[in-house]
Amino acid sequence: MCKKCYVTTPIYYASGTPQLGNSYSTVACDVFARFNRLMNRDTFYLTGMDEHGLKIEEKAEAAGVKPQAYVDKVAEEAKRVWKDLDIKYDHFIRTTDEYHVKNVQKIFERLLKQGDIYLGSYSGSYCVSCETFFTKTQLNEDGTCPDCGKPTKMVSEEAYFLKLSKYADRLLEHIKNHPDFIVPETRKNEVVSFIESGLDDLCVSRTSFDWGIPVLSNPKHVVYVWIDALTNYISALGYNSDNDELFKKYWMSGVNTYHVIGKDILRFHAVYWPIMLMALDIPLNFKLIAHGWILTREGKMSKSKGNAVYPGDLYSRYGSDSVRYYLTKELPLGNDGLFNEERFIERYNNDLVNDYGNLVSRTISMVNKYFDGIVPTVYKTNQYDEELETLMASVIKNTINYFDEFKLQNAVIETWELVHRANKYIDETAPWVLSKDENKIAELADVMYHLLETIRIVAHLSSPYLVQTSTKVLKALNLELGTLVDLKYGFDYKQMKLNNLEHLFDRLDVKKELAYFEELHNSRKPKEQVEEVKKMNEISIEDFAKVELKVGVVLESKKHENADKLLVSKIQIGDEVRQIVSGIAKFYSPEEFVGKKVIVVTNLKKAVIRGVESNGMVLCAADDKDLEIVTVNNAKSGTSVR
Ligand code: ME8
Repeated sequence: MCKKCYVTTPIYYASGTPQLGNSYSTVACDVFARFNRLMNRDTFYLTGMDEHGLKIEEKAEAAGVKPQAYVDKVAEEAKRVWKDLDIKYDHFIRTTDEYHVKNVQKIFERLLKQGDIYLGSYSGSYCVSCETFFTKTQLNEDGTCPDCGKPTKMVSEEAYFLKLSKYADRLLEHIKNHPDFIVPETRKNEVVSFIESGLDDLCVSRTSFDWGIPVLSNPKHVVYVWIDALTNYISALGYNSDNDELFKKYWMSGVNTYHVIGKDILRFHAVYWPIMLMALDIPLNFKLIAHGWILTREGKMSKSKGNAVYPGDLYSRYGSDSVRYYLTKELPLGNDGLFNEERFIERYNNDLVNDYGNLVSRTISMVNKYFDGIVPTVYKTNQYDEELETLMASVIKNTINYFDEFKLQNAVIETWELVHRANKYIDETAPWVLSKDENKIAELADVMYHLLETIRIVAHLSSPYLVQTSTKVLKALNLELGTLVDLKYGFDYKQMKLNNLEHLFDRLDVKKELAYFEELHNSRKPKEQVEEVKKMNEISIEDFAKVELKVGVVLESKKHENADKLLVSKIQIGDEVRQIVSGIAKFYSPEEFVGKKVIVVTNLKKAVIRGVESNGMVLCAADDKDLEIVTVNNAKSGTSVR
């Protein structure tokens, strides 16, 4: 196993606040990245946001904001959710980041130059929701999208294509020679049969909307959103930039690279991405891990069904570890899992409160009670020790192996074997009986030591998902999180004193919690869409304070020479005279505009509008049909507007 590790999660599609379902990949990768760090592997965990495409353009329009403003807000929101979920990433890439845009443009030009991309024309069906083109045979019988079932649009336009078939044999060969390239096996088989059924060249540009990365040599085309998005994995490492140290370190030099993805985006990662890399002469140094879906009883979570659950609904009430635990435990590698509220509460009460929380709090309080909180020295054993110690060794080994294979659910189940066994050990050894007999103090000390060792080991093995709980447990043991590499039974506590245990988990009242969820869903059902749009438009008082508004007097105004909707005006703002271009010519003649006392945004970035510099913006009240300049009567030129 190599000492370096590059872990990537699919960059989240910026279509709103992440739901529990699409948080799965990010949480699972974070667990995996934390595990690798604990194995002393130099680990780089990448996450980020996928921000281009028609769907985003349409969402922004519906919210009444520019696409960039829309994705900026979603990025803020997503980062907050990841922070609240204790996601510890090394880099957050956004596909609107300049270095990424440049990289995509350079790659496109290179592939164009070497003939892997060519200009042709596309006519076919496009699913806006999935940002995917489909051939007629791929569509459902009624012409809807085979992936999401929504209606598709007929599109016909000039477009660039990537030659896929040229690389098909090489890709099949790679898959054959690298049995671990795609796991699990069922997904690999799906990919192989998709390639073997023949690859049509892939349409990789669009001209019917603007919100994307323009093709450098032909800017009326924007790059297909998947080509743009997949490239993030190497943009983030500095590929094609002045500093590609990270690329050399985390891609080129014997690294374990893991692209963790949901099964719905397998084809993009298992076919298009490797072909892009082959065309760029970049080695296919990665392993694809395709996980299943978190489903609800009604199928996939969706806002329209009113059954969407957001991570914040859970962590704000039950803490981030509860969500991380649930997600980590829920999905067997490659298969789907379920989310429902009863199951969440049950798991919380059984696994976290009863099994683990009790074990920890009982152990700490017994050491406090029987030994004044001093970790006792062991010089006697009991008949149950050997079994517990053997189990500790095997649980450590197996948990590590499961994590290594990304079998997160198995890792949790394995560690819980030890939790269960230790709870049984308490019943078997009955410390409360031993404590009543002075001759049994040594035996009692031995029992306490074994229990402390168990919780130390469990705290380490579960720390990739129970981040906060492990910190609390280890703090109570007066220890810090160590590596998993040398984790074993037999730690020398040197008779140290334990700390107080911070509160871990509260038992949940099932009825009360179900009522909470019901209220949550009901409150969302009808208003959800409206609320979301409102939320997107919300700004803080600090945001508003950034806008500098001043009174100005229009001194001169004339029509723009090349645009009949625009007036070019000179406006006096205090001591300063500025040139401002305004789209008001349909409503005001230059003569009508001159002399008005208007409100100007004075700290707007300068812009060149149809070849004329504009330094500020005049406020208007406007809808689709009418427009009226906002004016003041008495305030002097240069006065601030607040
Ligand atoms: O696919 N259960 O982004 P995304 C489990 N931007 N996983 C789920 C899920 C569910 N219910 N719903 C979604 C994208 N996912 C692209 C990625 S990468 C170059 C571009 C998973 O926000 C989904 O499979 O739609 C994907 O792995 C991740 O959430 C993000 O999905």
